[in-house]
Amino acid sequence: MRLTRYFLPTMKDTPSEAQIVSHRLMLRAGMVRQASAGIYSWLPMGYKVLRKIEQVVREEQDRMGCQEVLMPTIQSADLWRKSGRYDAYGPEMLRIRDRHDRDMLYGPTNEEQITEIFQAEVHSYRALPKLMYHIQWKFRDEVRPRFGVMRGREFLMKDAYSFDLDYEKAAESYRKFFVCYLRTFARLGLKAIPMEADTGPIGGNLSHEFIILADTGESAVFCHRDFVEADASGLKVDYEDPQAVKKVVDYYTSLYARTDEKHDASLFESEVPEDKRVERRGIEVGHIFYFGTKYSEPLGASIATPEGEESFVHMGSYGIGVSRLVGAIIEASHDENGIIWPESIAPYKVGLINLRAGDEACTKACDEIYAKLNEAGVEVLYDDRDERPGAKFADMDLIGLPWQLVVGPRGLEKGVVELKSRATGEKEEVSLESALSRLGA
Ligand code: 5CA
Repeated sequence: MRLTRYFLPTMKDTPSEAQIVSHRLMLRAGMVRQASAGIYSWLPMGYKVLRKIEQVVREEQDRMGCQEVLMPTIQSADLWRKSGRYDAYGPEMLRIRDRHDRDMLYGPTNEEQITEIFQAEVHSYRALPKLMYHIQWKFRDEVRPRFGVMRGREFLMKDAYSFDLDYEKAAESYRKFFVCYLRTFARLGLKAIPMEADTGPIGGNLSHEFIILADTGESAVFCHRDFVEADASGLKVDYEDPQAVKKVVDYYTSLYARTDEKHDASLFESEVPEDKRVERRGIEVGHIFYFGTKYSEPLGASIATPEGEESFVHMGSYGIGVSRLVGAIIEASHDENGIIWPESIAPYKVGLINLRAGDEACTKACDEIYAKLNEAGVEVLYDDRDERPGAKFADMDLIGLPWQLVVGPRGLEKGVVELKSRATGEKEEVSLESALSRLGA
């Protein structure tokens, strides 16, 4: 993509409405614009990142055997009356009436809907387990939407649901999601700490939040150092082997981890040796729940057991805040100059900077590099604007692409270009050929 054609409205100044760094950077880097309180439009750069995160989440769900569906955003109030949550959800739920005076709502989550789909079709334990997810916009009328996409009213969530015969089987499904989450967040370049959590309005009695570490995070995290040092990026587990999955979960749940509201200093001190105690800051990006028959009973989702009896299915639900992750990743990965995207979700891999757009040799070299990178399928954003070098460097650092390839008249005379890593700031003068091959072209 050429910057002269791209819609990338960057800003030099810090927008006054943004209180946290990710919100400031997302506005400054032209990723989103607010439509109304807690509701955002995603501009090309922001939407590209959102879709990449979504794709990593999707691939990891597929890998564990969870099947993608797509349920609607608008749901019927009657469905929620059956579970008792239509009244219980309170003012956070956006309620709508259609032209026939029927009560509808914009879904804040989908337990009722998926349970209804399941109960109409599945009647035997032989069909179990069933694992399904969708990636869909949600609406929660938060009292105080803030921090940009991190606490929006409209937000994109991956929500998955499991259906099993009994508690033992449901726990096996729960553990698969637990491991899947470790892998997902590691692929996104994040350190995620699973910690025991309250279940809130979702209900149930087994729940973990996944908190990613970021110095600017909302909550304090007290945990065993091994959490921080564990690297889940190479985690390979056979999801079909419940014992192997359980081993990973047992290891992570054996270590102490709490957020500030639940921090018990005495426990921390007795369970974690002094030299292993660490205090960090973090952001909740995922939440998993087991809630037994809380929805299957009122919605009549029962199946025939191997003994020929009728039994309500045991369920769990598993959320990841996909749009929140965009902000959370920036909180975890930025510096004073801007965003530093992990390669797995960077909007473009390379930013190509033409230092002198008016110079024939520079422009010719840049056009060639641009064509070669595109041909090789390497995603490149080409700054072909007629701007000062300083402004180009500042914008490139702000938008945080992993690699910058700088082409200037003096280098070209020597046959070299400059390759800069955004993460380390390291610059190298290399030949054109070697720059291209290093970038995968
Ligand atoms: N039904 C369950 C799991 S599928 C559920 O709704 N869980 S949740 O309430 O914990 O939300 C799941 C994830 O969505 C959270 O971990 C968080 O990352 C994200 N999320 C929740 N509320 C918001 C919000 N207002 N803005 C952005 N992301 C949010």
